[in-house]
Amino acid sequence: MSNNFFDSILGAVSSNRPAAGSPLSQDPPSWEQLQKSCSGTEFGKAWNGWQTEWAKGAGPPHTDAKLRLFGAREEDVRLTLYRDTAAWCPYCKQVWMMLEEKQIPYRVVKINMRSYGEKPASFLNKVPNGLLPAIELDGRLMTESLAIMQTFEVAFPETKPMLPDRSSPEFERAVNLLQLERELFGRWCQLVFRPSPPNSGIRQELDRVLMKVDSELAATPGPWFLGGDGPGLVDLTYVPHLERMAASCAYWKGFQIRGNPRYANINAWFEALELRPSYMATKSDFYTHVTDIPPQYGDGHFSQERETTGFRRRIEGVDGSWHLPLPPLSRSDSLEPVLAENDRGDECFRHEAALKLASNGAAVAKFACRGAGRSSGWSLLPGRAPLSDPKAQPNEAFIPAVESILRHVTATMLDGSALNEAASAAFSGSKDGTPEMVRCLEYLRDRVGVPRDMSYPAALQLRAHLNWAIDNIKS
Ligand SMILES: N[C@@H](CCC(=O)N[C@@H](CS)C(=O)NCC(=O)O)C(=O)O
Repeated sequence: MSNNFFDSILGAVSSNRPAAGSPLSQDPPSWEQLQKSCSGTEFGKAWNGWQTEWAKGAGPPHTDAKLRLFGAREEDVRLTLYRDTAAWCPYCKQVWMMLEEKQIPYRVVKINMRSYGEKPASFLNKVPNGLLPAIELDGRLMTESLAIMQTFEVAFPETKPMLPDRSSPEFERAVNLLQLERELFGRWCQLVFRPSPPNSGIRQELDRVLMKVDSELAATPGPWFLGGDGPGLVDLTYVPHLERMAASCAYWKGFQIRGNPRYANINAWFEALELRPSYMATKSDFYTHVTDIPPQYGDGHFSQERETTGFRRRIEGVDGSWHLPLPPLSRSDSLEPVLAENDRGDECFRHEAALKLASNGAAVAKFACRGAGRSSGWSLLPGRAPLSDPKAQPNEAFIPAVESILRHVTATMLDGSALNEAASAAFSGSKDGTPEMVRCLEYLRDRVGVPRDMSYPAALQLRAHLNWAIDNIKS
């Protein structure tokens, strides 16, 4: 690590000299060098292997995988799934997980949600109201997630059934459980997205329905609503909203679902889901949820408890939880626990974040410079996502300096030296340009979306290393 590294690039900005010609005697490695180093890590080798597999329609499920063959030939694929680019849309998630669980061959076309930017005319010509998900099956277009999932049961009879036979008593139970999901959804919306006076009983109503859901889960052997050895259509219907409920109730209401022993069966169900690659590929984190939920569902209403529990501050990372050293991922008091089976270790997650940053470094630096540039006001309007501002203008004067810092951050994530005293030492001297640089790094930190950009533990590493850089240039 270089001494005075951050000062030297800040000096280059303040004197308006391009960083390329500036006295950066100890430049961090170039993006090309960093990409090479990233490819040489254990994660990098696995990642390169997956990319080769994804191009062939194989490999594990992932937001980047656009062709899924499950052993079929490409020319025999009957289905195209239109799902959102941010991998956040709850209804897309149900359909996506079902395709993975049933191993139905499909292609993916990614379309923006409106809150992230304009939709292409080619999609609006097919689906004039723009709603996602949509599918094309044997050339026929369909929308509405539940109808799509029921169609899969009929159109692919050779795949694993996910709904009980219509003539069985389990079918009636499935229908009742789907109705219970609608009741749960309604109670959640009432609690989080509508103003309610204290002691209105709405929270108790949500708790009552959650307890009912919990007891339904207890009624069958194993973790799933209808028994069996994997999630069925009923489970998939509950997945996106229970995941969003856990994040939003903690954030806006200080009301804990995940990790709360009162909902032991719901928590066991989450844990069983987290052992399924189809779920982990689609799973978001609490921060991404609370920034993505308002454009779709409306603004959440804060209650007093959210301050006393500190959940809001924890989810926004302002209580120190996005700072190094990061606490162990699988600690039992975590609001967002990571199963030991999914904990690949800090080094692996640092390397994932480094690889994702290095693979698109120059573009990411330009994106970060929107923090010192001009906002278009896009995300201030209702129905727009703060994780996006497709029309924001970067302040290009800061690109070389931001790029240098990001290369430095990448190198630090690769070698894990951020907690090494020598690496952080001696950031003193001229601080001209610091506020703008800080804004650029904060902008990037606050726009990392899970799972679109990387996994949750990797996003934590990137956010914490960006904070490390911010603290150094401020100190
Ligand atoms: N009932 C529909 C709802 C679909 C829906 O509301 N999709 C939202 C995304 S979560 C959407 O496409 N909104 C327009 C947009 O954000 O672009 C279904 O189950 O498929």
